[in-house]
Amino acid sequence: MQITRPHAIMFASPGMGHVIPVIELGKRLAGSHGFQVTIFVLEADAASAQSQFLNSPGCDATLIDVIGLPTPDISGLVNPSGFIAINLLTMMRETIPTLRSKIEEMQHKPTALIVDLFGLDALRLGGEFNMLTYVFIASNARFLALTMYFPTLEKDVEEEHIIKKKPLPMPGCEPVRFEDTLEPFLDPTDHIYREFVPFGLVFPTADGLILVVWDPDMEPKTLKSLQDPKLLGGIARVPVYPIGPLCRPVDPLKINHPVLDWLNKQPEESVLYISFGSGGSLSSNQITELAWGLELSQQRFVWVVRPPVDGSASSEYLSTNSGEVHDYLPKEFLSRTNERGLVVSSWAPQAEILAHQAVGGFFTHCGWNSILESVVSGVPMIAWPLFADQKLNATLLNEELGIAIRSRKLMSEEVVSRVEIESLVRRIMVEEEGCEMREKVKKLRDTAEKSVSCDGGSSHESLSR
Ligand code: BUP
Repeated sequence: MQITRPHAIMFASPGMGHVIPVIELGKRLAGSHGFQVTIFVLEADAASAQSQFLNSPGCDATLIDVIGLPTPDISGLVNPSGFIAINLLTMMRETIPTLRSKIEEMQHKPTALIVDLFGLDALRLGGEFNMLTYVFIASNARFLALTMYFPTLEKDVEEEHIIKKKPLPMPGCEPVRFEDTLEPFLDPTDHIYREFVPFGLVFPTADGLILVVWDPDMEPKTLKSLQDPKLLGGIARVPVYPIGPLCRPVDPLKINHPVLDWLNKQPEESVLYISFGSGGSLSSNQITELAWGLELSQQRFVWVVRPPVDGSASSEYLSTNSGEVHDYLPKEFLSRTNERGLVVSSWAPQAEILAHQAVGGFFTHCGWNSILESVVSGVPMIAWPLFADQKLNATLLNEELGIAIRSRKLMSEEVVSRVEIESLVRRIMVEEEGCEMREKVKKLRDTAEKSVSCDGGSSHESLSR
């Protein structure tokens, strides 16, 4: 009798923050658990970071099949300059008929369907093709707890939380301040609110939820509450599988890149890496203050600079219109910091940079993948959340894990001054507080390594289940 491997298909939203962890999960299912894995991704143009990543040796997708699906035209359905999450949801929804035909054509019928957060509508294919269904939430337990509990709070939100600004209580979990909640929950009149609130009701219709944290060292209290019938588990009974971290294995000494060449010449743990993600830009005033704060701190840095959101140049800017990075940095900043700093305006090999021994701090927008890359490299953070789930992630780092500092000003969307930035940088890079956080994050890194070990690690066991 021929024994066939179980076949899992995965449906990934476009964008690096989604594709990278889906590929890593697929590699783990294929490599350590003997699955045949087919990953469907929406095609991006050849020059995009996603296409370049999928074709790079670092992606190493030899064990899995990655199939590109045409990206549907959604221009008549959504406002292209609106919420990116609405665009992603719509693209994924419009792709379901194509996904259905691909499954019909498959010789080896899939036994499991794993969809990511924006592909929830595809869960219905599970019933049509007799597949088990899982939602892959490339995030943490706090995100899941809040999303599951929010529909029960919804009627009180306007009165209790928006007006009175009380923290949102969640059974068995730390309460979350309303201003730190998920961005889609902030405005009940917005389209994104109506799309996102039902997520918490859809999750329990799957056979399981996969999270990128590890038990018991990351979020034990929230994970327990999600499974306890007297706490959040009483709202919906659905198995939760913590399988994190999911990070690409990297070796900073094995790739050629000008940033890594520069880092090779810097002392151990002396460099602050600054990046706000591919979707994160600051205002021009904030870029100016950040540049001055870095200069005043006198610390070494690598800064991935994106053009400002407003694009307006203050009097401190150079007046060239070449679109070069120095157009939006203070005059002579580059020459004054030449000895200590490196500014990058393109895609940077972030995971390798964070894993480099010269890096001692990370100024981050708090995307979940970025956070995990920092944790597995033992690097403490300055949390600078901008949108989506980033503020919630920052609360976890700052208040529960104690591995990041955060400016309270960011909560009010005020410009953070150069003096405060100088202080944040010095706190993480030179002061005792930064040393203590570095110790903590290194301990967490060690638990992360153990959890994914094939020799009884909790995340390995969880994925086996
Ligand atoms: Br930017 C950037 N190099 O220059 P998150 C990002 N990345 O390797 P979110 C690079 O993209 P978004 C760069 O290492 C991480 O794996 C980074 O995922 C990599 O951010 C991924 O951190 C970004 O979860 O996406 O918010 O999902 O960066 O698009 O805002």
